[in-house]
Amino acid sequence: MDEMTKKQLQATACRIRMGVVEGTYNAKSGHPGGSLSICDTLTYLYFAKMYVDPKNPDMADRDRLVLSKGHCAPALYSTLAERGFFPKEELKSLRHIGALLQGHPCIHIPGVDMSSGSLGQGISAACGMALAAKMDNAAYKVYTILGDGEIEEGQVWEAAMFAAHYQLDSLVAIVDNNGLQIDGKITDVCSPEPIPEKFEAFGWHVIRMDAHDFDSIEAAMQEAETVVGKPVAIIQKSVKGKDVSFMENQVGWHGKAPNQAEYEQAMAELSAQLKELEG
Ligand SMILES: Cc1ncc(C[n+]2csc(CCOP(=O)(O)OP(=O)(O)O)c2C)c(N)n1
Repeated sequence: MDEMTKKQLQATACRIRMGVVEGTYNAKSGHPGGSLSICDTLTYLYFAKMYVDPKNPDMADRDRLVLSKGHCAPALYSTLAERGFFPKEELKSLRHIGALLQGHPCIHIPGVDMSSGSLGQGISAACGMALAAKMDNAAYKVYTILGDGEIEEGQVWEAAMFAAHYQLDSLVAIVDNNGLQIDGKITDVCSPEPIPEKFEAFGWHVIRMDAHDFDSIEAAMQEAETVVGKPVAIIQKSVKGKDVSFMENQVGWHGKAPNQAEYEQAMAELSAQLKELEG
């Protein structure tokens, strides 16, 4: 990837992170940690990969994305707003009664392809979409993003078995391997390791990716395109709370909103990063 494109993507990801902080601060609740770990991946998908049209969010041949770890809705909403599906102003009323953007993704929101939030269910819905693509001989891809804590859910492995059985090669499941879940390290709570080997054993094509390096993201997404006859699992190594210094790798920031001082510090850090990228 050329340096200019990379800088543009980095700047976009930074703006999306600012939207995550803005949304959770104004909501006084929500999940900043796991949202911040997927911003680069969402940036690449929505700005460099997926075939979508903000003016026609329901077009039949669009690529789909199901945020299976639905609690990270602030990242998806911020990405969709940045991409033009709805005004950025909406982020400020995240989780407010009657507002467009509720705490977990809802299919009525422009650009959201599936409601989610009950962990384990999103990947199953994505399997259904990928099966439909196969039956219709349609060319669209179905991306789904799972948490590494989420894959402790049994339903994920039923879906994994199903996807391999039906050779759902339009399905790309991205596992956000930030190492933490709601109240501790995944390896302490109920270890799903070794994650790549488990997907391989279920018959998937497995790719490893650095979630914060756009060259690595591009290489992984390009490899995913070449796979025939198997679903693809991308295991992305990521940092929970990425790019907000006091949130990085801190389990306490799984489901907590920043207070005003924390909001100001987070925004100052991200603004400084953006200025450098745009300078
Ligand atoms: C079926 C179900 N059980 C429990 C929860 C509550 N919950 C929300 S987030 C979470 C932890 C998820 O951890 P992980 O998938 O690693 O998310 P990340 O660290 O990426 O935010 C839990 C248990 C839920 N949303 N759904």
